[in-house]
Amino acid sequence: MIESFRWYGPNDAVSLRDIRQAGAVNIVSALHHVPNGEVWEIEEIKAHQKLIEAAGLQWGVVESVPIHEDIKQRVGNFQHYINNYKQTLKNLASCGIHTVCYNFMPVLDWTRTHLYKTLGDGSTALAFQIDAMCAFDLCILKRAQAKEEYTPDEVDAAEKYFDSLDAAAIDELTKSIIAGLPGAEEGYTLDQFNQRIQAYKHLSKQDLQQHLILFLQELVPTLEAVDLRMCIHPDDPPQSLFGIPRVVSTAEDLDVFFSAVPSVYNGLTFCTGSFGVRADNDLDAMFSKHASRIHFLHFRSTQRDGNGNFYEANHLEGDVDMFSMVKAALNEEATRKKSGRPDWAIPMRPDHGHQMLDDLNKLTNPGYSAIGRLRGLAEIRGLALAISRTL
Ligand code: DNO
Repeated sequence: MIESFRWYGPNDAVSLRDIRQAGAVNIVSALHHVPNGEVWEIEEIKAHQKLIEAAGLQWGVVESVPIHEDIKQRVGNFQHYINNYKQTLKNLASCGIHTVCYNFMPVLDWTRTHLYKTLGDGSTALAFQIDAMCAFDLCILKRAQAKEEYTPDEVDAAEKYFDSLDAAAIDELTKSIIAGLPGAEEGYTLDQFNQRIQAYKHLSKQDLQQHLILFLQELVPTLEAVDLRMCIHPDDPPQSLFGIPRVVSTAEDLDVFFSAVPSVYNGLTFCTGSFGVRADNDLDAMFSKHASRIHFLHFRSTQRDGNGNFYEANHLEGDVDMFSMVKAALNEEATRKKSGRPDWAIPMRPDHGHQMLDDLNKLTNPGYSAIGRLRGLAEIRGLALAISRTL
């Protein structure tokens, strides 16, 4: 596995030097300043790349080139945005970057209700609490159809939860959900958010699935021509939110998507933390079924409570069997190596991390402080070394 670390660019509180000291060799990054839908120009890509290379690192993976909402809904200027997307991919490949992670989650990228849940050891973790999510939807956003979509018990629990919040807590919950987590590229006011959601009212899950398939079908000739691997990130959390469909949450979703667009360039970011939130996702089976198209690994673990809530656990704890995931990744690499695949080594980054030690006193991107991720990387590195000796 190619040990990788995400870097949000020159304004990231975690520097490239920090990342190098964590032992990572590969940078996962994006041009966050380019507005969603515009072409990433070669000069801009090269300028970013130069910063990374000057620190003795490589920019191996883009996470993400975001997908414009018009493409997801196939409305308005979607064809123009698809053309721009292709041009961005060509530009990236011409600069030597051949792996691009993206997602197809409508309106929101990844979502949490709590960004600083205090754990027993005093570190903090990202968390998702279903009552808080429903309370936001019903009592803060006041989405028109929300009441009919929840059970009476859920409405009751959400209202109780809402009553327990003071103004500051309401504000914090709102910001956590709609202000845009790092990398999400877009944040909203309540009104904008409501409008964006309403735009999906007439789209079914099958529609969204079809839009994703049509988008990838159109990209594949470009991907094959410039040897660039796309790898879709699963929905996080892997379930519908705000009554809008999501199409990359389950084993069945993957089967539908990959059988419609079988090119190996249509790949997957295997995010153990996202898939692992659902008890009905068999991670081993999903990994082995789609192993040859896994172009990027996000390793982290979550802890479910059986009632729809979860928090992010230490990398080797929680519900994800990290031993099994690392072993599967190393086995896949060996298979590829044997068959002569030049892309046999798979970039892997420790995803998220607890805020801990010195980082508790710093302002960092939620989930992306240095020390928690360094701990995750070190643990996974050790696990990988031990497993590789037995293969
Ligand atoms: C969160 C990330 C996601 C991911 C995008 C990929 O920590 O894993 O924001 O980058 O969904 O497009």
